[in-house]
Amino acid sequence: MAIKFKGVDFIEFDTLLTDDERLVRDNTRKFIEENLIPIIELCNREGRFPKELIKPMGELGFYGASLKGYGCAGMSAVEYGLMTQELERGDSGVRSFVSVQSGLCMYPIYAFGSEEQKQKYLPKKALGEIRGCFGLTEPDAGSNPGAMRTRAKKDGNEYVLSGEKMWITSGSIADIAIIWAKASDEDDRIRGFIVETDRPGFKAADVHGKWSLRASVTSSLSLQDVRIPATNLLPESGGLRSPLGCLNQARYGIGWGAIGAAMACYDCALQYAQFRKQFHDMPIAGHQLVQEKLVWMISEVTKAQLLALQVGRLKDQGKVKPWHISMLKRNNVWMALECARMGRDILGANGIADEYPIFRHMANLESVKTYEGTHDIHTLIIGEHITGHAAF
Ligand code: TGC
Ligand code: FAD
Repeated sequence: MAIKFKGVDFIEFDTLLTDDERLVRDNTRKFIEENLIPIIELCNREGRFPKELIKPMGELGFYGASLKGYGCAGMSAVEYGLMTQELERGDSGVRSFVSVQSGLCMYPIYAFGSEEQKQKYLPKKALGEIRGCFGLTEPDAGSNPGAMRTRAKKDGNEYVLSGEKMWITSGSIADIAIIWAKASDEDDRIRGFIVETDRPGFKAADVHGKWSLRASVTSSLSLQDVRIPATNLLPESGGLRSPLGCLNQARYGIGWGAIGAAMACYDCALQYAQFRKQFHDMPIAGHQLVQEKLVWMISEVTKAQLLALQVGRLKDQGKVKPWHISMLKRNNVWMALECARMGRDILGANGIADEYPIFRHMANLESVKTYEGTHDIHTLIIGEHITGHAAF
């Protein structure tokens, strides 16, 4: 099957990429065109995550793609970003699944785990044979995760975990959960734990009635005196900086992913405007106000590509800082949401129908704007860096 989508490239952005980077992007694009685009609208309508893609995505090396060894693909940061861009052109929910499996479940094991934990989990997670989730947010601790109440009590060779986690992507389909909890025996220092989800006392319940990320599983987790071996502690984790370090990985992927969603909306709106005729038997693309919207969209997509590429190059050079990633996530998700809103407007009444992908992307992006640090929290992270004043 020929790839239908040709990308959005106004200023020869492709010439800034290596052959390997273009190859990763094009292979991911082909997979999404062939396997996700044909089913996504129905999945979204039914509120179903396409589980049938979990294994094929593992075989293609999408999970933990930027990690080295342990069966992972060892991609560069830019390659990884281009992959998430293409995933999210399909759907933010599928990109979410990959982000969580990779940046929020494999990465903490890779960065803070023992060698035994890495050997046990990473190769199977890379193949999608073991699925994971990341439990940081709680009902009363969202933007301020330091206020978490989940506790881990040491009891001989075990830890006993109790608490509630909320809004957890892939919660009820995960085999293991990375749970962040305050360790009672360490003066409430935050530590990370690997919790097998079939342990007694662990329950996951799905959130229903979502208008956004309908093709993604979102759950609450309840831990009531869940006993795990002490060896399930991630030994190198310690303090809020550990989960925040994982978020750097996932926020980076979102910064690129949002470009994919914006490209899908721009492409759809441009095509629609060329054939939809109103007044003087003329395509609406010939009206100045419609052109203004399309020009805004392609300009912002182009600027977002350059921002993502530079942050990716810094990441590959080991020079990236959290506030660079905050600017990437904040700007590109905002840009994508505005593109989706403008695209929806260009389609008129058709913009609200799921025959077209725009409304789905728009609804998804409302969640993307909130999770992994809200737009405003990223404003404050950048604000603190440039002024020296924390305004949280
Ligand atoms: P603060 O005192 O600023 O920092 C505590 C410690 O952490 C260090 N730190 C970082 N380390 C690594 N990476 C970062 N990005 C870091 N940011 C801060 C910091 O240096 C400090 O270290 P130390 O050694 O001195 O203790 O912490 P704070 O309590 O004031 O909070 C700061 C704030 C508000 C920025 C932070 O809490 C925050 O980012 N809040 C947003 C919460 C969030 O993003 N939650 C996401 C949950 S996961 C999710 O949404 C998954 S969606 C997945 C999907 O479906 O794709
Ligand atoms: P709140 O923190 O209550 O914020 C509400 C509003 O107040 C926001 O506009 C915020 O910007 C603003 N606000 C808060 N504090 C300040 C301040 N100091 N100054 C100015 N404004 C402020 N979490 C996980 O741990 N794992 C997951 O897998 C996960 N997946 C998710 C999937 C979905 C679909 C969604 C929607 C969320 C997910 N989350 C997950 C949770 C997500 O990270 C939180 O929703 C997010 O961090 C915001 O927390 P909150 O919803 O409690 O909002």
